[in-house]
Amino acid sequence: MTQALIVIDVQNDFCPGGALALPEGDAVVPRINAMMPEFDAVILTQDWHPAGHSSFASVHPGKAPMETVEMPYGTQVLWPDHCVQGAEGAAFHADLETDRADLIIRKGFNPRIDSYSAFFENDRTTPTGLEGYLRTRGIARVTLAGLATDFCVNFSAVDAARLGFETTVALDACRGVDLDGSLEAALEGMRAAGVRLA
Ligand code: VGL
Ligand code: ZN
Repeated sequence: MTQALIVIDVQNDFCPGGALALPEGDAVVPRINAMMPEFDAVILTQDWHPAGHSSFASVHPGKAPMETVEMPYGTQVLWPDHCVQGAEGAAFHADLETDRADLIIRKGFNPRIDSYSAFFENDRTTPTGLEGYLRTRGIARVTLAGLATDFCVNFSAVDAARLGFETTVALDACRGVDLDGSLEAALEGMRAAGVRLA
């Protein structure tokens, strides 16, 4: 069975020193590099927002990062400005072995909709194209790793399982935000969706 490693958002802004730094975010890099040779395909995702993206607290008067707003597609957490297209914060961590990637898929480029999942924007219906790529390459089994466990890894894994891919999350190669218990809720949600947590 053809297996892919999907590496979620291992970018400078999610690592220590970045705009939306996760504790030990950079600790995933050597683990992910070591996993790459075990897979038939390696796919990287990149959070890729235009300046002034609607998920940035800075564009919502009176709102602070980590507060929420109601968007047409549901509740949206507001973040510090991060992963702005072309900025150093949006670049992959320098030690990530990006040369091994068959595909780099960018998401979050629509100014009005955030995209946590590698498969669909946060309206849960607009596709990124990743599903078609995997299917046309005959990939039936996916393993996910990267940042952040409770947001982009979680949404991507639940969508992968929902689409019928045999889905594993390599938890020791992920790090989370853990906003108000979001990490525990994400683990529960992934288990319920049939995602294997390894
Ligand atoms: C992410 C918050 C905002 C992630 C991306 O990669 O998990 N989290 N944008
Ligand atoms: Zn983002």
